[in-house]
Amino acid sequence: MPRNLPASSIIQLGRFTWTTLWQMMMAQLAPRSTDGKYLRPESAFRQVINADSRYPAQAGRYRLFVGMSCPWAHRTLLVRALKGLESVISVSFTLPSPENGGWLLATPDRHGHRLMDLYRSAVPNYSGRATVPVLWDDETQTIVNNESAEIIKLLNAEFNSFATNPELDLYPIVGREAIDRWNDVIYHSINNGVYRCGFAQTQTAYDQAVSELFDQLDTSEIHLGCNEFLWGDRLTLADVRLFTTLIRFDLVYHSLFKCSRRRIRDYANLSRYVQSIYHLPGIAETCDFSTIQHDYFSSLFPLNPGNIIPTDVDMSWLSR
Ligand SMILES: N[C@@H](CCC(=O)N[C@@H](CS)C(=O)NCC(=O)O)C(=O)O
Repeated sequence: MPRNLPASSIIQLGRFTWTTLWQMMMAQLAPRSTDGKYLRPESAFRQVINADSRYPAQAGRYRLFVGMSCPWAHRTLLVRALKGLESVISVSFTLPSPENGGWLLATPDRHGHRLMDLYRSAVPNYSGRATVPVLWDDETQTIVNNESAEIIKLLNAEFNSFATNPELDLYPIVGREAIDRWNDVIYHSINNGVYRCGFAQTQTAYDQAVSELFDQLDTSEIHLGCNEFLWGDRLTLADVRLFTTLIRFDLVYHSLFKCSRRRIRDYANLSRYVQSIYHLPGIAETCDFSTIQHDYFSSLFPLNPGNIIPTDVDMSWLSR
């Protein structure tokens, strides 16, 4: 490169090269609509566990593959802990691959060392994304389900004869309509909403996502001013689903995903709500703050190309 190239040309060249590469990498990381909005792919494995299916509930037969930083996988760990299924359903951990952002098995097994190897052992020509959580059947050596919203319903309902808390029903029939309504709005605006902010590829897509996110946080804040949980005074799957995003919010979404208007600790009721769930038995053990921060900042390369991990975020408000 000529030594006397004017600085502005270098900047122009850098900007053009980086933007082109960024768009290519973002297309791989985050499928988008033509107007730059993030589109989350559908989960491919949707089998159920019940007495009439190929997959009856049994102690010691099923395993969850989870990454500790992943909010969708975290849902399954929460329900496993709340129901007392630790000795019934085992857990295998995945770690983000430093090379391509996929997942590696923390303990490589006979299927290989990548999560994709596990998916391909279940379906040899599998070409979708290899996501966590995975509900795996050790007996037939296959994937039962890889959709967290369904796995948590299965864990809530199907393993009661083995659970230490069988009486806890996180999806009671009388509340289903209200719980499903919360699930819909929370999924769109908050759970997936933070990703729609972070993975937006145009200013307009980001502006829309961020305003929907904070509108829904404000609505939830008001609701939680006179309700302990989303559905009155009972903890449900809707709370499980909201909690896993809120607990990551100040740590990563606020800065990395540009969800920067406010933090959860700035909301009186939302922060009280997160605190109270965090202190339920078995929950704090599922929240690994340093792994959450490290994984997000180090594996989403197009969002943090310098690979600098921010200093610890103060989460002491949880113990107030
Ligand atoms: N619909 C899935 C989404 C799971 C998901 O997106 N997991 C992320 C980690 S937070 C993942 O594994 N991503 C890897 C990829 O997309 O290649 C669920 O809720 O279970």
